[in-house]
Amino acid sequence: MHVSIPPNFNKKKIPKNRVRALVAEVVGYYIHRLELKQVWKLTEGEGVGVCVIDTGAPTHYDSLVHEKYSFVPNEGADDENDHGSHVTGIINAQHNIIGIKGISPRVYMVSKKGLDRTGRAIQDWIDDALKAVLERDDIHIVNLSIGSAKLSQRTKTLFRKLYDKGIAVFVAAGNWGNTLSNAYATPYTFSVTAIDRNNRPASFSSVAEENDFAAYGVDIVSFGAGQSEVEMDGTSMACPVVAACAALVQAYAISIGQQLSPQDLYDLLKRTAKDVGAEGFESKTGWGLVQPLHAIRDLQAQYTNIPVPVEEIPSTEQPAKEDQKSDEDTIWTVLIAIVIIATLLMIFN
Ligand SMILES: [Ca+2]
Ligand SMILES: [Ca+2]
Repeated sequence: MHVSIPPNFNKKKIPKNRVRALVAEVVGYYIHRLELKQVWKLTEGEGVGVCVIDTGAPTHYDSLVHEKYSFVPNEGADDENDHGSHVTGIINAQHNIIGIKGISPRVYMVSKKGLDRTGRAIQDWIDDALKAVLERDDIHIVNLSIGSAKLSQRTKTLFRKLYDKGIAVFVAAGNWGNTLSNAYATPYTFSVTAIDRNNRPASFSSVAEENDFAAYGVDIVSFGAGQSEVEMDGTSMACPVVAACAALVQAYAISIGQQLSPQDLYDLLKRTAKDVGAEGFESKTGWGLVQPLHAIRDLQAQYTNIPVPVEEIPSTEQPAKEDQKSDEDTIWTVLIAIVIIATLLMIFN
């Protein structure tokens, strides 16, 4: 049985502007839309293990991968495709002044290569990676931005075992629109669909009754292979957005002694999702857009004495004045630092 990264994903451009990457981080619009700056005051994902099973680990200077392993014969653990780097960077690109800004930068990142450099796999490689996750106690979240028209009973059983063990598996819904759904969307995995920056369902996102959640999957900038950055569209990108948001919610839950089972995590994300597309649950976008801040506020209301109001996410994108300002501040800080260093060098020479 053959598996691949969901086909038809759109790789748009590779910004070559190194100067921008050196003096300011790319902050994706979804960082603002998901209110992540408020979430990061509470957690950046520490204490949660995330495993990405994809085309391999990024080697980008802004990435942090704690462990990497290849299940693909005759290929090392590093990514040569772009896809695995992109997915991993969305989750935990580091918070600094370079590269991009990840959603959950402090998770423990485990990269397992299960797809080869062309983005294809045989099911055994994916199953081996899933079995390796099953043997561990420190992985809470698995990201599978991969797809197949069929799924073996053996893989379904592995999903059931992971779920029973407390490991939440997020899968991309697929990029086949109305024509085909991803067999990886099962009762024991959480299937993620894509919306654009204005919360409109992406036309390419696969329609299926098994779909659970939606997240931003259009115009997403992250790492490519090596030291490049790439902009991509696809449910492959929406999937790590949700997986990383789930990691933040789980990290907060663990920090207050309330680790969530996959079912509890699902119920919480569902209860606090923002309805998008047609009213209520629908097979195009599931229960809607995940809202990690709302999920964390829900936990606070249940388990702590911290009453905090929550602002609505606007239905269309607002200009992020505050963040443009902070980017400008960063540039000025770097420029001032360069001037000071140059002056000191002149003095001491
Ligand atoms: Ca960064
Ligand atoms: Ca809806």
